[in-house]
Amino acid sequence: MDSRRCSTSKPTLHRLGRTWGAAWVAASLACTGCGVDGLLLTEFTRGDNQPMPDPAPLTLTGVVADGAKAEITVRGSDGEAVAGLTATASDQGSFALTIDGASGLQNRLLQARLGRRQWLAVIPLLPKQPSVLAPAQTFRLQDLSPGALSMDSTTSALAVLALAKVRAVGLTWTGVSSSALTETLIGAHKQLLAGDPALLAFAQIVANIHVQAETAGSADQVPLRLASSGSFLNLAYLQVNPTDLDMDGQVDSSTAIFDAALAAALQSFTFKACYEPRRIAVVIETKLSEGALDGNCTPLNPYTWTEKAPNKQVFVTGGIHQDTLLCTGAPAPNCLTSAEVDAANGALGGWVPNAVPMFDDGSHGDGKAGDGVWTAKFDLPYIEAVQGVNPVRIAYKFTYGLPGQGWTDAEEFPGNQRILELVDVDGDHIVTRFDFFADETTNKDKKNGLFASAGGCGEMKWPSQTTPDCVSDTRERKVDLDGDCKADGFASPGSATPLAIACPN
Ligand SMILES: [Ca+2]
Ligand SMILES: [Ca+2]
Ligand SMILES: [Ca+2]
Ligand SMILES: [Ca+2]
Repeated sequence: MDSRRCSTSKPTLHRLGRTWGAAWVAASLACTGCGVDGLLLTEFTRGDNQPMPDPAPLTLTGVVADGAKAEITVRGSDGEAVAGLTATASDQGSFALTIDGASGLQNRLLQARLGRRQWLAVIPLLPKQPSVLAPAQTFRLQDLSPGALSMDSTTSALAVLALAKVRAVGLTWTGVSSSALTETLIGAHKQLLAGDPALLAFAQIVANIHVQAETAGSADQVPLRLASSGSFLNLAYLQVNPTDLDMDGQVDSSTAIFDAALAAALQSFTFKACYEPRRIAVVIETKLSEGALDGNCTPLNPYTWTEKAPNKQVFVTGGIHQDTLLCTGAPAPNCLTSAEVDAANGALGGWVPNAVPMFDDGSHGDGKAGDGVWTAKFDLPYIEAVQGVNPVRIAYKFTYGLPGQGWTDAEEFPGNQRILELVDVDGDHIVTRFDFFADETTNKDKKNGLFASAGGCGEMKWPSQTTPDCVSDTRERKVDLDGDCKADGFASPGSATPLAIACPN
């Protein structure tokens, strides 16, 4: 075979742009004697030698009002800039930002900055390229971000309102769907245009800050603060850039006026999201950690039943618990069909050990790479627990082993299982359950080690079946985040998002 004629080297996508797909297929077909199927297989699937081609880039265009030469960056809700995504606005304030077609943008903030003057706009979603063959595409900011005909003090106010609203309803920015974010922005913008006094008052304060911001001077302090806690107005900024927030003639040195106006404005619009009525996102997390404290506040050895080894990893397996009501006739709201049970058992691993991997690399819903917290996320059937109706119940167990290994030297404890009711206790539309690996004092159904003084009864029963003396630790619950044996807050669902759907009109 003529290796040159049949070369599988590919031209770069950027060079050939939208003609690449056709050019490559034509070149492949012209390569006689190689076998087209084999070639395409080699090219598209053999990751070791020939990586998949990059999809064509995406371009985001927009205008910054009075923002000649403004510096454009893309940021997360924590304010951190997304590397590589920068542009400089023209003398007319227009900009074009090139974005990786493989990732697009989701739940991001666009920031423009000139000296200390700052503009923000929310980008709920700039969809990634559907395939490596899709042509390059351009999106206008105004088509992606409600109210963002140009980036101005109004889009900045809307961005802060959206960030604050997500925080106020107890969700995280990365945990909300982009459609919910879009709906929320549309709602807030509509109310603003309708002249809602609280929204107008807040937007006015943001406008006041904007016009008083120095367009020259130190660039490291901008007024609006992107962070998961604290004021959205940067106190340090007020110190370097004296500002009269409410235009009463007095310079304001605290964030109080801004914070109060924001809190009032949040009452004027709702967080718009609807969720799958019959399914729910479930995040199961476990920390494999020597010296962690169990439910009795006693140091826990995760390696009691399984030996530590450098190449082992954490898995989960389980299925629908037999205490879940199954539909015997027609499907009904209070029972699961056999198809739903089969699908859920398949997703959960069906009690095959070391087959469903958990992740500690920041992917697949895992919140943070390498922190010892292993995460698996599922999309499971959901039954709303109302009077007389029980929720879906699952059972599961963690293993620590090699892929495909059996139970021996892998399961966190022999015999028994962990049980969980799929109930969203904290209202974020995700069921999140966190337990330390091999902690036998939590939701283990039999031979539970929780001390009687802590409500342990040796057996773990569902809330509807337990007695007042025996705790039922079988739902999402607050966990001890700082190791003092007192529960502090609900475990983070990592990067998993609720199963949001477009709201019916
Ligand atoms: Ca003032
Ligand atoms: Ca992790
Ligand atoms: Ca929850
Ligand atoms: Ca604590």
